[in-house]
Parts: sequence; structure tokens; C-alpha cells
Amino acid sequence: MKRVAGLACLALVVLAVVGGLEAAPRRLAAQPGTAAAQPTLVAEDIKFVPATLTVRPGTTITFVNQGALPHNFSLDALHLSVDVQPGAQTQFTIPATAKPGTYSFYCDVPGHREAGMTGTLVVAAAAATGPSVRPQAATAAATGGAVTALQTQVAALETRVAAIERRLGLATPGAGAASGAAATGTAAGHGVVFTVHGTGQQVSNKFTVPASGTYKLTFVAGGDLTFGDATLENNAGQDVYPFDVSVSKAGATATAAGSLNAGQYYVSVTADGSWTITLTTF
Ligand SMILES: [Cu+2]
Repeated sequence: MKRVAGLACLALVVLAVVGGLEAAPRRLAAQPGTAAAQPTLVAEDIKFVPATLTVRPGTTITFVNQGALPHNFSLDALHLSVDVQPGAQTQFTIPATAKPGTYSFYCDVPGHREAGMTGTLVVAAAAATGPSVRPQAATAAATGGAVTALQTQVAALETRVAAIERRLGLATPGAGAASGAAATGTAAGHGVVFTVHGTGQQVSNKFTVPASGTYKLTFVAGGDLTFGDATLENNAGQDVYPFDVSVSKAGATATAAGSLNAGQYYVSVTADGSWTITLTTF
């Protein structure tokens, strides 16, 4: 009988230990450093358990009063003040707009804060969910688009600067050599001094006008061109009047005729497509 009583006592001890172990995980769920999905904050006489709670913005916290006194959770920075009566529980939610950081909270029942009923709430960064990832991808795409647009603008500016430099005689004639070469021969009854094919902004190779006389410059736009302008420049890179022709649509032809002295010349082109330029005797 004494032995049975001893076993019964042992069984009670075992049950108590097991019961304590089972209770432990419920407390662990709200230990400091964790960001439990459904954290619980317990008010006791006279402290908070746990004293430090880590949550994400928008988290709802279950607030339980296991003491004999009324208690309260106050966090001024987040405009929270929640009362809980002895043996009762309630819930409150950390604002979704709460900035990540460390906040102090306290019980506002007179004397409790002074008695040490305070705690620390750590607001972690918001979880990276789908909706917060997609805007990042969109931002990257928008950035890429902006870069492409800037590159296009830079290329257009470089083209304009190159054209201006040629007009001002700053560019080295022949530096952006066009395809084709000076040619001689006869076309439609006129002697061909020079024929050049090219695309976009170019300065032709140097060619020679063998004798002073009247000449005609002909600009023929390719099928991919919407604007083109060509000028004849002398050896010093200066425009030679009136050899300045422009076209503004695909396949168009423009001509200019006038007097040229014998000497060396270049053709300077500003265009957004392909073209053919010919200088003939007139
Ligand atoms: Cu209190």
C-alpha cells in the first residue's frame, strides 16, 4: 500500500512535469526575437510577458490579463492604449503603417509603469509579399525604359552636334566617310563629277571639281528616309552657296545648281535614312 502510494506520487510528479512541458511552447510562440503570426502578450502583476515582442506591421496581438489587477497596453508613438480586465483578454492591431523600429510600451494604470510594467515592441520590416515584389519589377522596367529614352536623346543630340560642327567647319572633312567614291563619266548628257551613297549623318570623301563652271547637286532620298539635308563644303569646311538641298520624304529628289570654282570639296549630310548624292556638270 505504501508502495502504491509512492507510485501514485511519482505519477503525479510525471504528470506535472509533462504538463509544464506542454505549457512551455505556448509561451515560446511569443518569445523575443520572433515575429509570430499570432503573438500573445500577457499582463501579469506587475509585468508584461514577454517583455520584448517582435511583430510585423499590421499584426494583431492577443492581450491577456492573467493578473488580479486591471492592466493596460499603451504605446504612444503608435497611438495605442488598450485596457484589459483581470482574467479577460482582448486584441489590438499594430498599424500597417507602423515604421520598422523599436518602441517602448507601458501599462497606464497609475503606479504600474513606475513599478516596472513596461516592455519593448520591435516592429520588423513588412513581409515581402507578391504585391510588394511586382512594383519593384515595374520600377526596374520603368528605369530601363527611361535609360533607353535617354540613350535615344543622347544619340540624337550627338547627331545634331556633329551636324553643327560640320556647319561650323569644326569637323574634319572626310572623317565620317560615306560609301562610294568620286566617279567620272556621263549621266543624261552631263559629266558626273561625284556620286556617293550613304546612310544618316556623314561627310563624304574629298572629291575634285576639275574646272570652274556650272554644276548641279542632286539628292535622292532612299525608301527609309524621312528627312535629309546635304551641303557642299569647300576644303575649309565652309558651305558653298547655293549647294544646299533638303528632302522631307522617302524617294524624294532635290537639286541645286550654281557655279563652282575648280578645287576640292566635300558633301556634308544630315539625314535619318539612306541617300544618294550626285554632282554633275550642268
Ligand atoms: Cu498594469
